[in-house]
Amino acid sequence: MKTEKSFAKAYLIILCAVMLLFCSCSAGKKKVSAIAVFVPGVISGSPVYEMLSMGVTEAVDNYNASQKPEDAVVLDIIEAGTNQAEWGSKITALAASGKYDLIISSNSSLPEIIEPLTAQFPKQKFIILDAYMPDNKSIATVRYNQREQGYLTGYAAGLVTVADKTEMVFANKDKKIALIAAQEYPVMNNTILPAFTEGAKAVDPEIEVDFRIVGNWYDAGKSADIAREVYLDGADVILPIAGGANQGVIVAAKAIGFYVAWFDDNGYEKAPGLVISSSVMGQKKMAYELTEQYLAGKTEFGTAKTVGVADGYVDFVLDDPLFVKAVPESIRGKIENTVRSIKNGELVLPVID
Ligand code: RBF
Repeated sequence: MKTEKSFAKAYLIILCAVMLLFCSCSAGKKKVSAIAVFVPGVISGSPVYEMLSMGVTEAVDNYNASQKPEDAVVLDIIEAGTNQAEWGSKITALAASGKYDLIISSNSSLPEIIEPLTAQFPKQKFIILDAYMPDNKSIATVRYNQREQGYLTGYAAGLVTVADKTEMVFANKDKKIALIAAQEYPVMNNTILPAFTEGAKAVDPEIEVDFRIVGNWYDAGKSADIAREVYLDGADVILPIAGGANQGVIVAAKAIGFYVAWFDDNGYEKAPGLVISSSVMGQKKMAYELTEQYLAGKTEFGTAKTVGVADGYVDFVLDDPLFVKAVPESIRGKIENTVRSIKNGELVLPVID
């Protein structure tokens, strides 16, 4: 009788242990069936969204290549369009559909929109790049150090605007550069514009920055008009951060002859000889890595990270032959030294919230 009881007890204990083991294994790596990329805008012409969709697509394709067909992850890329008033209802509909294990996106304004959804749809997970929100267990965010990115852009633009005509043929006498942004937003006003100015003033404190707004992320006609205006006001280097409207600044630069500083991805071939800088973010690499980590069940939700030059996610493209041809060694060398001093910690430029 006693042995029977202890047998039953032992059996129960083993059963529980096996169940526990099984549960903890499957909790570590839950089966993923579908991922949505939510694009707050349109992909075409927007470097940040082009890199996001490419990175996620490559990671999912790579994962699916090693899966049985029935275990393949479905990837849907959804463009929410340029009407920002619709983004909230569109991402709510995605979460409410329950179709996607993960919604992945990129935009500093999204965490605020998503935060209330995480209480309403607690199973829905979000990874948001180029954004910062700590302490929400449903959201993982990573942003780039855009003080470093803006500083390097301003430093290069500053060196070009003070250059002699013999070195940079379109440089004029005015110490003036410009930033044409699609709209004002906290990261623009508090980080990118101040850092662009800081970098330029590190070259020469007399350099002025003309800051203009297009009013949307698509009107290339309007951005071209603004570029002509700031050029006539004396700016000889213009940084566009306006998505599809960046193209207007490129067209104007080719037509009237001024320099362009490029942001986010490598832009030298947009106007060879006129694009004098490309301060890039490793958004494609980051999108790839975060998707890969998620598929491996390793995402740290509830975290907010900042990555920069020293981590390899913010950089200045120095080795493109078009850059080497457009900008003389006297200027390139100074930019290279500044990138190096950020990388090795001599020049410290933290993001100030
Ligand atoms: N960048 C783009 O390239 N295309 C866009 O359509 C776009 N829309 C944005 C909308 C909002 C509300 C905010 C805050 C930013 C947007 N950005 C867009 C800018 C992008 O997130 C990033 O700040 C810049 O590309 C500089 O790295």
